[in-house]
Amino acid sequence: MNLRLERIELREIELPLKWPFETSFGRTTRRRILLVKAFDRDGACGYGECVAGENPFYNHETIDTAWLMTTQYIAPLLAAAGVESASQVSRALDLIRENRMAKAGVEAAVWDLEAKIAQVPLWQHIEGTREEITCGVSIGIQDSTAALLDKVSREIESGYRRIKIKIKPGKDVQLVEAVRARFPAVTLSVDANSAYRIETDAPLLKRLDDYNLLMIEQPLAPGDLVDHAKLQREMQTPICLDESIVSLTNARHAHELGACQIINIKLGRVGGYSEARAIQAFALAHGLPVWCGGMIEAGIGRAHNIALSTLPGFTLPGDVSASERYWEEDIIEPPVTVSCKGTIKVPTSHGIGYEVNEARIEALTVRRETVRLTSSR
Ligand code: OSB
Ligand code: MG
Repeated sequence: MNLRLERIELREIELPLKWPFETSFGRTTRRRILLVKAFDRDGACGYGECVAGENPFYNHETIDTAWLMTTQYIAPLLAAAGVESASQVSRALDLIRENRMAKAGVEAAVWDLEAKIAQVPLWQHIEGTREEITCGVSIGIQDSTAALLDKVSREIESGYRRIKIKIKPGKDVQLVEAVRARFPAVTLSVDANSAYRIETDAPLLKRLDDYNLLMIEQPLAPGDLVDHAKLQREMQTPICLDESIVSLTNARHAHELGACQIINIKLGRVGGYSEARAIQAFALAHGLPVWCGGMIEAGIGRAHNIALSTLPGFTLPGDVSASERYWEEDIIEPPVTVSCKGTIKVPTSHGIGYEVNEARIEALTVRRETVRLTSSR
């Protein structure tokens, strides 16, 4: 593939959530989303969505740091490297430490562009093997147990294959107990988003072993692989790592230490498709199931998550759910829909496989910037 990148266009859109989404680190009511559009010299284009949040609470990045990184460092490095294929983007950006969500947003746009030029669906272009993916939902912290039970009940009725509930200190074992009592057979997991500390919370976390959970996701701090390993030795429930896994190297470290039995892969968190594919290949070779996490994406990010979920190691239902769970109206057409069996049919048209609603994006845009990628060569 001989790509000739010409420019990238950045836009910030503001999209109100239908309902607030609350995790252990805070409550979101509207998303500020950075969209990236990559153009080649013939005018073809591809789309990416940067998943950095409004605040540096999930990780260190925010939409504002990602914007700055993209315009000041990522675009100039891409231009200087004279990148000729999507698979070269990640290495071209190696000089920039961290800032993986910013890199992934741009890399995703280049992958979509490349698939569109090659006239193949993106999921085939990345060597995905699945025509349908299985879906779970992530349910935020609710104001009451009754409200939580109500949400869980509706998601099960919709057909979702796995329910994950967010927990935090003071809102954990009793919630799990209530959900399990009402839905004894549901495939259930919990996500703590790093809210616990092994020194004080190990006894409480071990009580979760009584509820037949599929996994506990990221109980401890992102850097605490050693403590996760210690906790895993004391718990039956498989630990799944999210925040902790930002590269193939620390996926390997986590596995060697016994810090997790499952990995949640997010394109943004690991810096894009190249690293995500390397992690899924490693996990597959070492018997670790993986699944695709979500970051409350709008349609472009959701479409990329669907493509990623078609790779071989993605054997557990992911957090890739219908557009209508979060948005009154998505920015793609058709919106992402989930069948009554809790599956998404992978789209068959070229690139991400969904039409992007440019008019809606224009109406939602609060900031824009174009960076040329040709000047320095
Ligand atoms: O930990 O998976 C997480 C949302 C924002 C930040 C972190 C997480 C989440 C979710 C949402 O759980 C999953 C989704 O997009 O549906
Ligand atoms: Mg998580």
